[in-house]
Amino acid sequence: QSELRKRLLDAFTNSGDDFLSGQYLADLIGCTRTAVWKHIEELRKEGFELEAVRRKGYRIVKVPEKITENEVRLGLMTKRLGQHIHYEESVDSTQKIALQLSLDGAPEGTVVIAEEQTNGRGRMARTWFSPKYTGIWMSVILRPQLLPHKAPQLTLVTAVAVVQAIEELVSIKPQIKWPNDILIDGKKMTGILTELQAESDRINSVIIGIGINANQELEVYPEELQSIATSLRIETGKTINRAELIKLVLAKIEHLYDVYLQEGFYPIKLLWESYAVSIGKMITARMLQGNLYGKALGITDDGALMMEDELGKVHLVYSADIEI
Ligand code: BT5
Repeated sequence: QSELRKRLLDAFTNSGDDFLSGQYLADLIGCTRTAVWKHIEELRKEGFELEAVRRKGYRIVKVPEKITENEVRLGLMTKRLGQHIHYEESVDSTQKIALQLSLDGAPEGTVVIAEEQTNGRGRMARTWFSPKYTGIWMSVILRPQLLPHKAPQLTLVTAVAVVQAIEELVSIKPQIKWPNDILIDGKKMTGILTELQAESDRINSVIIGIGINANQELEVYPEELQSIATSLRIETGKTINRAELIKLVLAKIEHLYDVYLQEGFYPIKLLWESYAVSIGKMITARMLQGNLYGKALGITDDGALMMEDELGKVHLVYSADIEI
């Protein structure tokens, strides 16, 4: 599949501004014209703009914008985060690459960015849909001197940072759904995955995976995601400069991470609660042990979700999926 796509792109590269007919392309890559048309549609989903003219064929008028390392470096306002960037065109998961780098001793702040993930991961072995050239799929290696049980707080630090970056870039105010979803109008725009390498009393590294739907159109999502997912482009009607957003996110994470290391979780908790969607609402927490229905009261100083059940008993939730 990708081999055919490559040959198709090579043909367009060589033809410059000239049109290539469907039949020519079909002969070239050895498939039917319908198959060519399907490949062209796939290219469009990846952000290529193709002009199609009857009797002439196709030509590429605009190629998708790629994130380049230099673009991210230029104007980067951080001291540690993003000082080392591993840029990849296609990976199975940036988390996996970051884990290997961290085991090899990569310094704190090392970032892995990919244009596409073929096996992007969510929590609990779920998958994260990560199509090419349109999203921000990145993992950040942190090495905080903290006790391992504090690591989940970094998910909340990151969520606040991403919300602030988006607010600043596109002037919309996303909301956070505990613990790791960032929503716009109830639809998921960003997911965060925090993975920990630790010994019993010290953290070796925390790998924070961030997936931001930036420039996807609704049609590219698989059907099961179309009603629950959204992107910044869908919400704002504008194409997002992904390199700019990456820089802003890294700057916000670095700032809040420093606040967190110096002052503890409390200032983060206040910010987090100001963006939270569920506080004060009746929610269902789906957990391995079963479901809990109750009112979301807020989060504890540890970052756990406090819920009051119908009998007035308060429960602390450390790991769950929330339905509002
Ligand atoms: C998450 O998991 O939300 C964490 C996602 C983290 C993704 C980043 S991308 C960079 C790094 N490398 C990785 O491999 N992962 C991280 P969870 O809360 O389990 O949500 C997963 C669920 O979200 C799926 O089961 C789908 O229902 C939904 N989903 C999948 N892809 C989506 C997308 N692109 N946009 C919105 N929702 C999506």
